[in-house]
Amino acid sequence: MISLSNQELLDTNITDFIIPSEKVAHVQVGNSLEHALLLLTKSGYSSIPVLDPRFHFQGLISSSLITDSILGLERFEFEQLELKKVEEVMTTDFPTVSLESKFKEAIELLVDHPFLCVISENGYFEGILTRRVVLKHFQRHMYKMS
Ligand code: 4BW
Ligand code: 4BW
Repeated sequence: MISLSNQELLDTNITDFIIPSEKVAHVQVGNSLEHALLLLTKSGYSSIPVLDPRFHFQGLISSSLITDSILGLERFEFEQLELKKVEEVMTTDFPTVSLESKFKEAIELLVDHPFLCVISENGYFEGILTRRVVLKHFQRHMYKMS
């Protein structure tokens, strides 16, 4: 059974837990795969958002999507890295949340996704909500309850 305080937690707005856009590593449409792979490697993140010049969310690009896209029959075709653009390879099959979303919705989505992109009403990229931040908040709540 869900206690009142757990229900409050589930009804909490996600806004205070968002990593803001200026702190999120990202690439822009038009960037080459080489640029994206460099950024992924240097940042250490396995997947990052793709934005347009007006900071609208377009999709996600990951190291594995990039290496898969340059895999030829017998070898990696590394020369493709500077020719292909991120928008040719990025995935758009990904749920997003809004500034009004609550923890309950976010937790359900974070079971299958390591992070969620937070998008405003006009499609502007606000930042991300990660599993780490949500789990840390749950951990704090658990200790308070015990
Ligand atoms: O550089 C890092 N710093 C810290 N503090 N933790 C890191 C770093 N890189 C990885 N981690 C840890 C985090 O716990 O490994 C987890 C998995 O990383 P990922 O997925 O596979 O690169 C991290 O878990 P998380 O903080 O819950 O983040 C989940 C996913 O969200 C990351 C990455 O794809 C994305 N992400 C997180 N912070 C980001 C970011 N993408 C771009 N910019 C950021 N600042
Ligand atoms: O093939 C996938 N299927 C599904 N359903 N989800 C996937 C798949 N690949 C990635 N994901 C999702 C999961 O949410 O991306 C997250 C990060 O994947 P990762 O790190 O960067 O490859 C996945 O998060 P997770 O399930 O909590 O797994 C965290 C990390 O644990 C993975 C990977 O390093 C390792 N891992 C998980 N299942 C594994 C595995 N390693 C080998 N074999 C497995 N079956």
